Formats: sequence, structure tokens, C-alpha cells
Amino acid sequence: MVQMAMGMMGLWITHPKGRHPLIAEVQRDYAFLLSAYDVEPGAMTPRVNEMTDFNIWTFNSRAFPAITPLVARQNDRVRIRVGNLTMTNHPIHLHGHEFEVTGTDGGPVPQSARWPEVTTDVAVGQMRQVEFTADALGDWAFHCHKSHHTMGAMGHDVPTMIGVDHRGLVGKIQKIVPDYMLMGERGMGDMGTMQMPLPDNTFPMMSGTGPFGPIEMGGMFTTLKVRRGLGANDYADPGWFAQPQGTVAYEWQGAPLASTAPRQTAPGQAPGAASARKPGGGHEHH
Ligand SMILES: [Cu+2]
Repeated sequence: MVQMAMGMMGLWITHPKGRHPLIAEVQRDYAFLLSAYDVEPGAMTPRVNEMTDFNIWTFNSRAFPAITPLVARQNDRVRIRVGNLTMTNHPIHLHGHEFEVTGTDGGPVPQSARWPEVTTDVAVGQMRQVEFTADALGDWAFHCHKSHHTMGAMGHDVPTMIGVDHRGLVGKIQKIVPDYMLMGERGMGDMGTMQMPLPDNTFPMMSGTGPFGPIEMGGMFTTLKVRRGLGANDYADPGWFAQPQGTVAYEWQGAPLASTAPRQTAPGQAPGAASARKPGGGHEHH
């Protein structure tokens, strides 16, 4: 158990000798082991006797942004195996695609027991094997859906300061507590842009940067990058996706839009509710 708490564990994957009717051919086959650590800021060794209160959550002992992306050529069939050796469940979520759970520790899942999903919970000690066709070009988040598992070493006792005008306050507090730092008044993104000094060997908090600025993610988070025309064995990071012109949101700088007539609300629908439709094998993604 001490070895496991320090990260010494791995996956054992047995491939069938021949074709199996329930095991599909895939072009990309990824495997993740989920693990959690309790590492005090500046410490060189995890606290191996922690039972539940971990502060570092990892995919293959790597945490975003210090993790490579999953890469797929458009329309590749992709398999991802996820094993959980932490002491809590992890709802593993993929953006942009629907997958099926095609296997568990018990073997392949019968075709009749598969359904489209975007999140699958991987309970303690379980394996889940998911498969999908990487048909949507772009950079897609792949992460645990417990939000604190996508955040790095947090100052758990930091008060929420969103919306508080704390100009001048930090200086006063720092007279008493020299290293005192406030949570940003606009949220966690402020933390990513601060270059605060950290003790050696400290896991930085949510320091990833994307094409549009800081990404407030750390821990169990990476990206799936789907591109056209990659080589079959090309796993190199292709960089950030070049967004097609006209697909990026922007702040409206023109004249305010004229007010429109009262909205006609369909019977049984809340006023103002948007009508949403799940993609059914199509290409409209969330
Ligand atoms: Cu998790």
C-alpha cells in the first residue's frame, strides 16, 4: 500500500490471440490509470498514510498542463481504458463525442448492453473501456467531472472573494502574514495569470494556458485533439486547433440590438427556455 500511495502501480492489458467478435479494431488505443496523492506544498514525498483528503489528482501520474494530449486522426476509432486505484469514484467525461462503454474488468460488454454516453463513472478499483469514432475536428476536453479533481493543489481555507473590492487589503494583511494571497475577485482565472512564487517541488495551481488565455484546469484533465490527415502512428501534439473563421464567440461592440416582441413559449415549457436537442450521430456538439 505504501508503494501504491507513492505512485508505483500500472496496468496489465491482455490482448486476445485472435479476433474477438466483441473487441473492435481501433486505430488509437489509450490507457489511463487514475491516482491521487497527498503532497504538502514543498514536500518531496507524498504523505502515504492519508486515507481520504488528497490534494493531487492525476491521469497516469500526470496533471494538466504537464500532460500530453490524446491525438486522433479524424474518423479514427479510439479506445480509452481507464482504471481507478484511488479511494473515490471518477465520472470520466469527454467533450465533442458520444462513446460507448465496450468493456469492463469482466471482459467485453455485449452489443445489446451498450448505449451512447458522454460520462462514465469509474468506481474504486474498476476498469472502464470506452470507444468512439473521433469524427469531430477540434480540441476537446477529457477530464474527471468532479471539479476539485481538475484543480491542482488548492488553498482549501482561502475565503471566496469574488465580487469583493479588496484594493489595499492585501498590503495590510501582508504586514502580518507576509506571503498572504487573496483569491481573485473575478474567480480562479486570476490565479492562473499571477506568477506567484512557490516553494520548490510545489504543484502549481491551474496554470494551464490555452489559445484564448488561462485554462482553469489542473489535475485529471487533458485534451483530445482530432485532426485531418495525421499519420497512423503520429502521436505528436499538433498544437491548438485553428478555429474556422466565424466560429469563435466575440464581444458585441456595435449598437444594442433592438428589443424584440414577447417570446412565444410553447405549452409546458418554461418561459425563455431554449429548446435543445442531443446530437444523434450528427456533428452538432456541446
Ligand atoms: Cu475524479
